[in-house]
Amino acid sequence: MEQTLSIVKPDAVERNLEGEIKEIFKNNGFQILKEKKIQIERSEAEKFYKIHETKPFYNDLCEYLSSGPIVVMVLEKENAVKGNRELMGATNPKDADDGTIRKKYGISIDKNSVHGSDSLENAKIEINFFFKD
Ligand code: IDP
Ligand code: MG
Repeated sequence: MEQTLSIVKPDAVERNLEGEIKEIFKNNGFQILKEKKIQIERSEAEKFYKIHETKPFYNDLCEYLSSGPIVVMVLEKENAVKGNRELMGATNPKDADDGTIRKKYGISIDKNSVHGSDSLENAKIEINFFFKD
């Protein structure tokens, strides 16, 4: 069993899509082991997205993730990291396949409704970031 971090981003929480998105995860065999609704500080968003520090969209991205409530979840399933990435769809909702969360709910490349860890190594780091036990 593998674990990955999922975030329902501010655009989706704002549209009350949290419940629907959680249902999609459950219907696709994911167990939600932990979850919490929080709003993070700009400085925490900067730490979380540090990997993108040099990108031109870094400032907007950090501003956005800290702009409103988010739901962070630990998802568990076999091959959870890859499975979640597939279920989320491409970063730009315009390029996302039918049936994916971003295709269904994403508004734009920045307001793309969900985050998912991109590797097992990053999943561990990201889970620890939000759920230090
Ligand atoms: P991912 O979320 O699919 O893993 P990343 O490349 O890790 O995509 O980028 C992190 C987040 O940064 C994306 O989900 C998206 O919200 C935002 N982002 C990525 N590329 C762009 C861009 O070209 N313009 C604006 N925002 C972007
Ligand atoms: Mg990423």
